[in-house]
Amino acid sequence: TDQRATKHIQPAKKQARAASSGSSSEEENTLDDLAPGFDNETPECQRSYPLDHFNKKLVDMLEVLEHRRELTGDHGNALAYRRAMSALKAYPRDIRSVAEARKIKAIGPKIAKLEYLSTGKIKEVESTQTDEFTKVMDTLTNIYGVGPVTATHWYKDLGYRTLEDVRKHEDLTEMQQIGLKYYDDLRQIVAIEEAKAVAAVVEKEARSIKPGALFTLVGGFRRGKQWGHDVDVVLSHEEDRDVTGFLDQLIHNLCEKGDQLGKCAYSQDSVLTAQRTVRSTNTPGFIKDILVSKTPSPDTDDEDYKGTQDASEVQQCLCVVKAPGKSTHRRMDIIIAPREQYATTVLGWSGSRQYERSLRAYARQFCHMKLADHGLFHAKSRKQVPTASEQDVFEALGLRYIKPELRNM
Ligand code: DCT
Ligand code: MG
Repeated sequence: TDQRATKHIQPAKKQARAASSGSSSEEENTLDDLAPGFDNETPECQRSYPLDHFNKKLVDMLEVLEHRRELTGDHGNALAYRRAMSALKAYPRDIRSVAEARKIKAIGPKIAKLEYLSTGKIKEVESTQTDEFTKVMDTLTNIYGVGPVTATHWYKDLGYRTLEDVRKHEDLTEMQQIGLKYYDDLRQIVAIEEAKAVAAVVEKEARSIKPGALFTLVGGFRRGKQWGHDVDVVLSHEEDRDVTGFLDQLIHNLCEKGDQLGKCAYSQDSVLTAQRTVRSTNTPGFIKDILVSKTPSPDTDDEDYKGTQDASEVQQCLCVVKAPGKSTHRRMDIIIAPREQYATTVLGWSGSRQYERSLRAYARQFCHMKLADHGLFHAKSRKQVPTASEQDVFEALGLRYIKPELRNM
């Protein structure tokens, strides 16, 4: 049973009132009566988003619609759905009527009027799930390195429908080629136990290079998810600001070491010195393939800061690995940051994506600050606010700390 449910239970009187008067109670009652503690004016990034919430079925359906709007390029409506889903994830009880839904600011009239609240279903969701375009787009965007834009072009202009069509495509990027090579494996979800085993290999290797290395398993697993699509880890150490040497060494070692020990099949030069390139290496070690050998973290690759001393030093390596004793290939993102950029990098890679957006938007709009993976800055002066921990970041923004388990927005 959902333990949280008991925490948010309404005072007995109010509950009795709600039950006895049926749906009209949602009409008569204020939001505070219905959902004590839920305030429309609370900034999105100050709400709690536990993994288990009260409106899962509805949120799952809205997610289908949101995804569909993104695929068809209807970004405005996609955003409206995301806003509504965020509010629903934080809402402390299940929504029971259109009247109740309308009291929530983030839920517009169109969404509130969806037939779900009377029938428990949404017709468009059902038709979308069997729709050819959606199915093909899912197949195509499941290839690592293929986003909605490429997939739409392939579908509409080139008429691609299957993976076989894609395999014949002449200009596949190296990333897409690796995506195809491991297609079946990379679609399979990763259990937290395996993610931890994968992370442990990297942590151990990192500590053998830099004994004081800092290490955090980030992404969904840090938010308490038991399953994920990849393994994301962030590393740091106290010594140099330039972390590329550490990353080079780490990648090199991980390409060589694994459960099938053998000679390293790649030339160190080609993999490690090339910036922003994708290389397929087929190494015998723990890392099987490298998608991106070494590149600035995309989110921090910010024009505003290029060439300044506040530029991002965060580097990432995207690779395909195999956990010790396992047969399925997994995607792993190894992110490495200098110590003074570590807290914001951990925060930025802990997600959820939507939570990160809300935090960054808050910093921009209400604090005139810029929050990026590589640090928190005053927007005008670009002066960096020192942050040694995630708590420091929230504090500098004047916010209540939200722990990772409550960032499942
Ligand atoms: N992230 C980001 N910007 C990027 C890449 C990642 O803000 N360009 C953040 C958001 C979540 C986190 O890093 C990890 O990314 P994912 O692995 O895609 O998300 P996840 O929450 O770990 O989801 P999953 O469980 O599917 O791996
Ligand atoms: Mg992840």
